[in-house]
Amino acid sequence: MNASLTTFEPEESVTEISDALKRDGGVILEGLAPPDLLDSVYQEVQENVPEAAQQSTTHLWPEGNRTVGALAAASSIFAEELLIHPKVLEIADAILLPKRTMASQPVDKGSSSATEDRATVGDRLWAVSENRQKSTQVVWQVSDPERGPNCDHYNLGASVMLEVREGNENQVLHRENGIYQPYIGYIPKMREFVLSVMWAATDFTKENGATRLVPESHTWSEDRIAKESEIAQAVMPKGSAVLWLSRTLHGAGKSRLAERRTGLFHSFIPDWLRQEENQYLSIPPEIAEKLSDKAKQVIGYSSSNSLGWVKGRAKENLLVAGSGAPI
Ligand SMILES: O=C(O)CCC(=O)C(=O)O
Ligand SMILES: [Fe+2]
Repeated sequence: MNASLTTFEPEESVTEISDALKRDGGVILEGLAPPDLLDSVYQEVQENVPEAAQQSTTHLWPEGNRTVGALAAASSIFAEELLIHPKVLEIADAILLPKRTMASQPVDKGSSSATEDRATVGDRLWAVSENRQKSTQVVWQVSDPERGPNCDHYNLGASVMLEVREGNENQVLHRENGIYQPYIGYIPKMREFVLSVMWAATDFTKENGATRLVPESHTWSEDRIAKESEIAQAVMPKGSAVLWLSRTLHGAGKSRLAERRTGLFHSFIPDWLRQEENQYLSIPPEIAEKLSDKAKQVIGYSSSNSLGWVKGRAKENLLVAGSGAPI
């Protein structure tokens, strides 16, 4: 029998879902958004992105398929309803363990005073030590990887429409950590640093190229090759989402059908990691300023005390003036 992933109702508790995600490396959330919302996003993308710009000729997405990047610029409905979907943010909070949780916390507009913008010495991560000669030095303290914080906040890594068309072959199985890990190497008890989300903008079926994922492969050694029987497929109706971890083997499926399989992909990464897709060029300020504060924050228009700040800008919303001057 082929492997399978656990499918949850959206009402299921975040603890149950995130525990399964950590255990299996992937989960399906069935019917997380209304199917017609997905149609509206697709329509917006089609209206805003010329067909020629949707063509793809890359190794992972060969000719015939379609890809569109910068989804939050191509569709404001995507940015407001899917990218910052409260349930997805709650799960991302549980997996990426930010200091500032993103799901519950409203974007804080009140933290733009000069003192608040300065890194707070003495919080859980930094302390000032003094020697006998009264020399002082900042010393960092490692946080607990299981409990965090593992980042200040998290951001969008990339947002892409991934459309399988007739003739697509099984995409090579890969891990999303591959763009970072070769430069880091393996660290025991490494903290999770990429959470991927794929929204089904059409039904995902075995025949039309539903994402293939290998349960538990996030615990495997790098060189173990998955057998066919170990591969599950994210079969799910339009409006569902499949989530997976940075070390979970996965790839788009093959299709011999004339119908399209449209997925809307986005990833979340800690604020201390370079975003895969350059969000400041993909979703420039003139587009971002029309979005909600939460969407702006996730896209990257906010900073922590130490990373991403711009002098004279409010760190919670870098598009407005403030007194942000951490240094
Ligand atoms: O489209 C899919 O089902 C997965 C695509 C994917 O993993 C990728 O392009 O990196
Ligand atoms: Fe991938």
